[in-house]
Amino acid sequence: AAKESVLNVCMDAKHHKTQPGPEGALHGQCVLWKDNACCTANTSTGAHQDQSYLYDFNWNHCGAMPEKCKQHFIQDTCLYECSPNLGPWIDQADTSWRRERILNVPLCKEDCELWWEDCKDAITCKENWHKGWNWTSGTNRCPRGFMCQPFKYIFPRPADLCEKIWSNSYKYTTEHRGSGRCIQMWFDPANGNPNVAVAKYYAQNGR
Ligand code: FOL
Repeated sequence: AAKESVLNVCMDAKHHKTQPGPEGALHGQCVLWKDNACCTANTSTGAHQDQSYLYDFNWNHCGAMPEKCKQHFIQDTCLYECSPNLGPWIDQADTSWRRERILNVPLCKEDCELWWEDCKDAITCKENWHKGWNWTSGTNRCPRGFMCQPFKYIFPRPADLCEKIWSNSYKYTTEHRGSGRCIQMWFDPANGNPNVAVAKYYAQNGR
């Protein structure tokens, strides 16, 4: 039972609670985490909004993002804001908007590949969505010289999308959902949260 300190914790970031706990009314796709969450109900609502107060971030910076693609970005936001099982991958960030971040979370192959498949024809102008936007209008716009192009040109392979978009928050893996060796963005809460066991495994065996 080594490194129990990284189990059931919230990162010290912009909207996270200090401790995980039950939340009665998480919104929409974030409901999977209601038994134990690092997000509040308000944050879970923000996760579903096109340009929410969370980061003032606009998913539609190159035109409307298709719904089937947006679902994955909502799910990514829910996992990022709500999961209490990312402790083994918490790292210092020390930027203006968060003290801690996640680094190299092993994402299940299916979660990454379905995200890429549903977004390959969506349009963006940047590979790293954390940095380098033009914020003069109050929301992120494409900086000068960055052309709007389909995801499949900016991110040729699924791993490029999952790893690069949020500065290596995720690591692409060939591990499958249900293996206990990778983190799932999507799961059926009827069977409990599969990421609990994954965090436990990596806390003991190293990331
Ligand atoms: N999802 C995952 N999986 N990992 C994350 O780290 C993550 N982060 C966000 C949303 N979902 C995530 C937060 N997104 C800026 C841009 C995006 C953002 C938060 C903040 C932003 O203000 N960028 C500025 C630089 C700010 C700075 O680094 O000081 C910019 O230059 O565009």
